[in-house]
Amino acid sequence: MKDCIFCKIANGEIPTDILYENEHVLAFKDINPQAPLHLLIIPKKHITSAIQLEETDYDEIMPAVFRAINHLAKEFKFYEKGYRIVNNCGQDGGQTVGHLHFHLLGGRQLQWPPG
Ligand code: DGP
Repeated sequence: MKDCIFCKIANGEIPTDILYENEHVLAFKDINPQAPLHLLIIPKKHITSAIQLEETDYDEIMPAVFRAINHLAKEFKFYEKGYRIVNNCGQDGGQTVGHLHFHLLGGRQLQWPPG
C-alpha cells in the first residue's frame, strides 16, 4: 500500500536489514528498541491491524508469523531466558504503524502490566 512504511520495507523501497524472511512474512530490528533485542515481524501483505485479518490469513499469515518468531527466538537465544510477543492493535492498543506487526522483545527482565 502506498505511503505505508512497512510496505516500503517489504518491497525494498526502504533498505532494511532483513533478519528472517519466508513466503508470507519478514522480520527486522525495530528502529526504536525497547529492549536489548527488539524485532518486528510483519506480513508482506498489507493488513492494517489484527482486527483486519481475513479468513485465509488465519491459515497463511499467522502460522508464518509464529514460525518466524520461533526461528528468531532460537537464533537469538531469546528462549533461554524468555521473551515477549506483543501486538498493539488500534489507537487504545498503542498501534502507531498501520501495518500489522508483532514485536519480539527480549534480553532483559520485562515488566508487567504494560502502561
Ligand atoms: P507500534 O507502536 O506497535 O505500532 O510499533 C511500531 C514500531 O515500529 C515502533 O516500535 C517503531 C517501529 N518503526 C517505525 N518506523 C520504522 C522504520 O522505518 N523502521 C523500523 N525498523 N522500525 C520502525
